[in-house]
Amino acid sequence: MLSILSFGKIPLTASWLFIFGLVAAIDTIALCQNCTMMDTVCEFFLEVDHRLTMMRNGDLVYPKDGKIYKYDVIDTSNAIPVNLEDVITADGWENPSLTGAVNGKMPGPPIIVYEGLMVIVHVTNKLINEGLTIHWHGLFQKGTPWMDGVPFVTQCPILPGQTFTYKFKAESKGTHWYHSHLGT
Ligand SMILES: [Cu+2]
Repeated sequence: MLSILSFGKIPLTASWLFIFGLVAAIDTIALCQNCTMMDTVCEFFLEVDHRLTMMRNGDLVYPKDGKIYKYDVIDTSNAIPVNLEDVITADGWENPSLTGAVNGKMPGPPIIVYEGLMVIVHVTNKLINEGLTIHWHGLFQKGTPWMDGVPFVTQCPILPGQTFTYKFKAESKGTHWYHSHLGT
């Protein structure tokens, strides 16, 4: 399952930034290009896979007093907490559960671009046995309805191992979110 997040608006002097919050979670993939107002195209790579919550590098972690500790830490008074960035905490429940992740994160990384820019997003499905699409919620998709991410309607699902490239114009301005429309 992919979950969803939205981000706040970011005003900019002459234009607006778009922010797409993503859903599910890899640290090895460069998420984004830092696009400027001079760019006409902005390209991103999203890799969707399954991750376990409350784990860090294969080790269990647990929450205590707003911090996260390795499973074998008994006395937290002098222990160094685990970096929160390294853990998908999800709802904070201690037992690990399987979640969809984008680039290793859940929620997935934000995509921030200028209004009117052409956005290219390469989505790779690394799930074991589920197809997926990504819907760019709130975007007009004028002239590109086939990029709307609706499985079986505007496109076939992206099967495990496949990469599909979305290409659409960033409009309208504001804050939007992206999420899967399959297996959710
Ligand atoms: Cu939607």
